[in-house]
Amino acid sequence: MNDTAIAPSTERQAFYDKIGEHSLAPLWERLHSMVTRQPVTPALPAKWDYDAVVRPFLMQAGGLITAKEAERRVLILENPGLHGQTSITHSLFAGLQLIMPGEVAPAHRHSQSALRFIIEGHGAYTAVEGERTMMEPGDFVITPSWTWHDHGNDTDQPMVWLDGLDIPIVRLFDASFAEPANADSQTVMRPEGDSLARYGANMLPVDWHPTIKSSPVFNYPYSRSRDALAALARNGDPDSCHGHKLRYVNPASGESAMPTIGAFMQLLPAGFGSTPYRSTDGTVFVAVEGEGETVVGDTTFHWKPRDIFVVPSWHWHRHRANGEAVLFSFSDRPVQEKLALWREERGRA
Ligand code: 1HN
Repeated sequence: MNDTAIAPSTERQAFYDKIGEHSLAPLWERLHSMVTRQPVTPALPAKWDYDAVVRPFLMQAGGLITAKEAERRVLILENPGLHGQTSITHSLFAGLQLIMPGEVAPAHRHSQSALRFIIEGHGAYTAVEGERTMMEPGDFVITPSWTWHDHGNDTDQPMVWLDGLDIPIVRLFDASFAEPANADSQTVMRPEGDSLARYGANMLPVDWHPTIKSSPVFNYPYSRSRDALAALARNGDPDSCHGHKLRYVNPASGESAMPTIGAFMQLLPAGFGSTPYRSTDGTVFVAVEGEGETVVGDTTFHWKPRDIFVVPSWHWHRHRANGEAVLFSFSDRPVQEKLALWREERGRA
C-alpha cells in the first residue's frame, strides 16, 4: 500500500506496452490507487438551489418536451466530479422530475429501484402495480425493482419530485432489464390507500408472506413522518451528530424500504449544531423545512426548503439549523451493510 507513484523506467514501460497488447497489465503500477488507506472518491460536495436555479430550468424543460415524449421529463443532478456519468454519487442517480397538468408518464418497469421524494405540487399520482397514490410534498414514495409504474397529473398545478435510483449499482452488475407496458396508464386494481392500510398500520394481513424484498407500503406520507419526528423531539434529547433521525423501513422485515437504497428523515432543533460525522455511504440530502447550513470539509452549503445537496463518501460534515429544520436523505447504506463495507466515524465537537 505504497502511497507514492513513481514513473516507470523506459525498460519497464516498454515491457508494460508489450504485455498490454496481450491484455495484461502490472498490478504493482496500480495497487496504490486501487487499495487506498481510506475511501477516495472523485465525487464532490455539491448543492442545487431549487427556487433560483433548478425550478426555472425545469419549467423551461416543461415547454420543450412533453412527459410522454420524454418518457420521463427529468433533469439529472449530475455530480460535478462525475461529469458524464449520470450519477450524484458513485452508486446513485438523482434527478428532478416534472409532470405538468394533464400529462401522463407512461407505464414501464425496470430492474432499477426508484424512490420519489415530493418537492412541489399537490395530488398528482404515481401508480405502482395497479394502485395509485396521490402525492404531497414531503411524501416518500417507492417503486421497487421490476414493479410496473406510471405517473399522472390530474391537478391544475405542476408536480415536481426528486427521483433517486440505484442506476449505477445496477450498471456495476450489468443487470439492467426494462420493459414498456402495453398501455400508458395501468388499470387501477385497488383503491387508493389500500397498501397503507394493509401493511402500514403496524399490522400485517394474517397469513401474508412477502414475495419481494421491498416494502409493500409504497407511500410513506409526510404527515406521519413529521408527527413521529415532532414526538421524538418533544420526548428526548437529539443525537449529537444527527439530531432526531429516523430511517424508512420495510414493515415486513425491519430492513430498508428497498434493498439497494436507504432513506432517512431527521429533525434538527432550532439553533442545533451537530458534531462532525462521516460515513462510507455518500448521501443526498433534501431540505424539507427550515433553513440552515451544512459544512462539508471546507465547503459550506446554506440551504432552505427544496434545496438539494450531496455529501460524498467519508467526507466530514456537520449541520446547523437556524430555526427548527427537517432534512430528508438517501444513500446506498443498506448495500454496504449487506456487504460488510459500511463504516462511520463520529468526531468531537
Ligand atoms: C425512471 O423510470 C423514472 O419511472 C424516473 O419515474 C427517473 C431515471 C433514469 C432511468 C429511469 C420513473 C429515471 C427513470
